[in-house]
Amino acid sequence: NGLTDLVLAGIFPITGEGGWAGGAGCYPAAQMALEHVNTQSDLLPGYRLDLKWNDSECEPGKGITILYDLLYNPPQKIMLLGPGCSTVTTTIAEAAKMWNLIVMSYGSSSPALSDRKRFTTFFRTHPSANLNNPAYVQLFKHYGWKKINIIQEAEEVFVSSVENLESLCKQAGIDIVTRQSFLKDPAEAVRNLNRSDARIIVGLFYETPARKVFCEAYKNNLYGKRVVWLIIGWYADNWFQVDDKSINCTAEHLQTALEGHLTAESLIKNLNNVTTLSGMTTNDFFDQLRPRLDKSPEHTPGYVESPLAYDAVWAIALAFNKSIQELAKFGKRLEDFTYSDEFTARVIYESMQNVTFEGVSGRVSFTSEGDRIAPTQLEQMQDGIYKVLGYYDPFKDQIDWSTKYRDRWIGGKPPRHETLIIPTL
Ligand code: ABU
Repeated sequence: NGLTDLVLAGIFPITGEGGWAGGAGCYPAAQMALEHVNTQSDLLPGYRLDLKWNDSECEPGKGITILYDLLYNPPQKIMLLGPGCSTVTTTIAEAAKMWNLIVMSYGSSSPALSDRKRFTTFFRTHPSANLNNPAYVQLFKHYGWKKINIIQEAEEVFVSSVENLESLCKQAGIDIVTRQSFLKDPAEAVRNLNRSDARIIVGLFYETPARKVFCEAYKNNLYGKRVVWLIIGWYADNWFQVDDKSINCTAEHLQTALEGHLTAESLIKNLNNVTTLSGMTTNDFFDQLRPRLDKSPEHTPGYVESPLAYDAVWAIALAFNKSIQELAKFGKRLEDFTYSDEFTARVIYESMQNVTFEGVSGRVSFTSEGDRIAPTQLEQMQDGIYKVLGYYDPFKDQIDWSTKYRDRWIGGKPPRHETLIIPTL
């Protein structure tokens, strides 16, 4: 076809036991973006954007192995698309500078990744989890919750987020009463929360551990009218109905324990339904993506994040477009990049830093740390269905409450934080 291939190395978590298997939604979106980018005759004229990829299984060790395979087997890769899981990304993005490789992740939420000294060539379309913390604090203030308890999986992605939440709580005069963490089995951590009579509980963990946590919450009776859980909102909508042999609770048990819980996640779709750079609205995007999925959206991890994968490919195409022009000024060509070519890597980096466009995930542009800014969506589970209660606006530092759905509580009113019992004399 006379076109020169610009090949990306791709890492997607397709399986991901214990982590996030978001490649199920994100890979088809990235593939669709490649097709769309390649039909734009004026974006990369004379070139074709291509992707060679593999499954990281959301495991750092597996991630490094497939990265080596991708990098050391021809064709030459120009940039890395992914990884999706923060646990894999922290390992790979730290090493990427050794190959002068610019990294664009569509699925990593870890606040630790905002460290430019450690992750020198890293960009992401996925907002940092720290963006959700001011939203949590506004929720605490709204409900008058001044004593908070935390349970977290012992992974840097969650630990770094909790550190930021703690400091925001301190500034707001909110006490963190208990902080429990677990590696694989949350049973003891949940029992400890129960012993401390925890009422307002923030939970940070991946989806599989989440089923374990709520199975334990069910068994320990740590739910109902006196308890509220606040957890991550980016799991697939039916995550608690997955047939999970690692727990001895039914989906009904989990749903019982989950009734009324709140979730927070960055808003990663263009709400205004504007026509984006691709010519599609966000609704058009989802309409085109759905037939490409193996399962229904509710059962597809990464469906929520799929606009981020789609926009990540467009961001790369725009950065390449700019890089080709810049390199031409020095008599260089993008397709001649090798892993020892610091100059071309710097040109791609600068081009990416300046990328800005209207994407299906919202306005795409990157801070000097390679991050995005996005509002936070707040939802509540009501009868097993997530209802959007409102959006936290980071610029106004306030929650814009929905007029469609209202919060609903088992006892008719929100739980209270634990009260200090003064013994009678
Ligand atoms: N929204 C998916 C985030 C996954 C991760 O940070 O590992």
